[in-house]
Amino acid sequence: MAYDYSEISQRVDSWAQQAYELGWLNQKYIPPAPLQRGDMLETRPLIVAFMGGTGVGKSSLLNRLAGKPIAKAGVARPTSKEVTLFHHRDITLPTLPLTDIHVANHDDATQKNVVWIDMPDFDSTDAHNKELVLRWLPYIDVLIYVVSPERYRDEKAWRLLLSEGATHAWLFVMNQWDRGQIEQAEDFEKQLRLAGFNAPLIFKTCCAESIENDAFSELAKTLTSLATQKTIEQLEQHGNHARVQALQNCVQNYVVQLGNETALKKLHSNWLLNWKTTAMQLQQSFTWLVQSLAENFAHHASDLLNSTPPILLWDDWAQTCFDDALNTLVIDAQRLKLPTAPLEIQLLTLRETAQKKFNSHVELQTRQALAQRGNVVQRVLLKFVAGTEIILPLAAMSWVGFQVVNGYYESNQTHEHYLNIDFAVHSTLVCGLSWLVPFFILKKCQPSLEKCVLRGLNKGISQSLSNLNSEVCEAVERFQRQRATQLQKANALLAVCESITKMPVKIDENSTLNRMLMGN
Ligand SMILES: Nc1nc2c(ncn2[C@@H]2O[C@H](COP(=O)(O)OP(=O)(O)OP(=O)(O)O)[C@@H](O)[C@H]2O)c(=O)[nH]1
Ligand SMILES: [Mg+2]
Repeated sequence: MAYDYSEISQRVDSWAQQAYELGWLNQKYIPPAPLQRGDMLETRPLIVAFMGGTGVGKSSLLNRLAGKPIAKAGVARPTSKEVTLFHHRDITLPTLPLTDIHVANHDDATQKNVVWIDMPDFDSTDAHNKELVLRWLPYIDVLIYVVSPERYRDEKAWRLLLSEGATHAWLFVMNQWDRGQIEQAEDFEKQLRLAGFNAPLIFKTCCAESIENDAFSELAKTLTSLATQKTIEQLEQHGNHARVQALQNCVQNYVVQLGNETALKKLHSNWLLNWKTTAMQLQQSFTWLVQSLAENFAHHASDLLNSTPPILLWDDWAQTCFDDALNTLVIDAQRLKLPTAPLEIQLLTLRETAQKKFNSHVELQTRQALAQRGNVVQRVLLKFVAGTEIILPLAAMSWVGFQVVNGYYESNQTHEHYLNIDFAVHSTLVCGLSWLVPFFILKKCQPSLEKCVLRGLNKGISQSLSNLNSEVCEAVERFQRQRATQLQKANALLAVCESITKMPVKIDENSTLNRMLMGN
C-alpha cells in the first residue's frame, strides 16, 4: 500500500481527543473501527459477506452455496445470532475477530479464494446482532446486500448501506424471487441508483426448493471471478481512500467548530465596547465610596496602616458587574460560533483574582500619593520655602549682629551715639518677619491630606480598571493563539488526508468491480 491508513487514523484520533478534552470540540470523537486487513498475509482470499434485514434469506443462501445446512435458517425472527464462515479447509485467517463464530469448511478448489460469511440481521431489536455486524464490517471486501421483494428498503440496513457505501464493494440480491414482481426489482434498482450506484449488479434468487432456475450460480461465479489478488488490492485501496475521505470530512467539520478569524476580531472589538460601559458603571459606583474614604483617611490616616485590608472598594456588587461583563463576552463568543470552553478557562483566574488585584493596586496608589503629597510645582515651592525659613532668619540675625559690632566700632571712633532705639525696633522686625513669612507660607501651602487620598484613590481606580481590561484582552489573545495552534494541527492532518485522497485508485471503467462501487 502506498500509505498507511491506521497511522493517519491514529493521528486524527489523538488530535481530536485532546481538542475535545480542552473544550475545542463539542462532540467526543469516535474513532472508526480499527482496520487490520493490512496485517494479513500478502496473498489472501476475497472476503464476502451476506448482510441485510432479518428473514430475507441470508442463511438460506449460504446453505445453498454449501449444499448442506451449515447456518441455522428458519422462521423465528431473528434466526441467526452468530457469524458463520464458510471457506476452504486450507485457509487460515489470523486477523479476523474469530470469536462468536461458527466455521464450516469445504474442499472445492475452485472456491479456494473466497471466504463466505453469513452475518446476523442488521435491523432486529437484538443489539448484539447489530454490534456483531459492525465489528465485522472493516474485514469485509464485498458486501452482498440481501433483500426480499416485500422488504427491499429496510430502514436500518439501508442507512448502513449509505454510511458504509463508499468503503466496500456491493452486490445486491433480491431473494425470495418466487414471491417477487418485476416492478419491485425495478424500484429496488431505482433506489440503488439514487443512492449512488450507477449500474448496480442485482441478482434475483430463490432458495425455495422447487425453483432452481435463478441467478444464484451467476452470483457465485461473479464472486469467484473477482477473487484475484489484483482485485483485492484495488478494493483495499478503494476502501482506504473512502476511509481517509471520511476522516478528512470529519476534520473539516472540526475545523468549522474552531470558528474563524473574523469572529475573533469581532469578539475583541465587542469586548472593548462592552468594557467601556462596564468601566463607566464601576467608576460611577465608586464615587461616593471614594469621597467618604478620602474624608475618613484625611482624619485617620493611620487607618491605612492599621486596618487589613484598609481599602475595600471592590465589593460583591463590583464583582457581579465584572462577572456579568465576562459572561457577555462568553455569550458573544457563542453567538459568533467560537468554542466557549477554552475561553472560559482563560477567564477563570481573572474572575478569581480581580478583587485582590484591584484593591491592592488602589491601596498602593493611595500610599504613594500620601508619600508624595501635592504636585511637582507645589513640592518644589515648599522645599524652597522650607529652606528660606532657616536661611532668612539666619541672614537677618547676621545682618543685625554686623550692624551692632560695626555701630559699636564707629561710635568709638567718632564719639557719636551708639545704636539708637529705631535700630532695635527695625532689627527685631526684620528678624521676626524673616522667620514668620516662610513659616506662614509653609503652613498655608501644605497640600490637603483629603485631596491627596482622593487623588491616590482615583488614580488607583482608573489604573486598576485599565489593568483589568488589558488582562481580559490578553486572555482573549491567548485564546486566539491556542485556537491558531489547534487549527494548524487540523490543517496539517487535512493536508495529509488530501495528499492521500487525490491519488487516484485505478479501476477499469467497464469492469464488474467498478459497477460494485458507489459513485463510480
Ligand atoms: N419462499 C421463499 N422462502 C425463503 C427463501 N429463502 C429463504 N426462505 C425462507 O425464509 C425464512 C428465513 O430465512 P433465513 O435464511 O433464516 O433468513 P435470514 O436472512 O438468515 O434471517 P436472520 O438469520 O433472522 O437474519 C426461512 O423460513 C426460509 O425457509 C426463498 O427464496 N423463497
Ligand atoms: Mg440467518
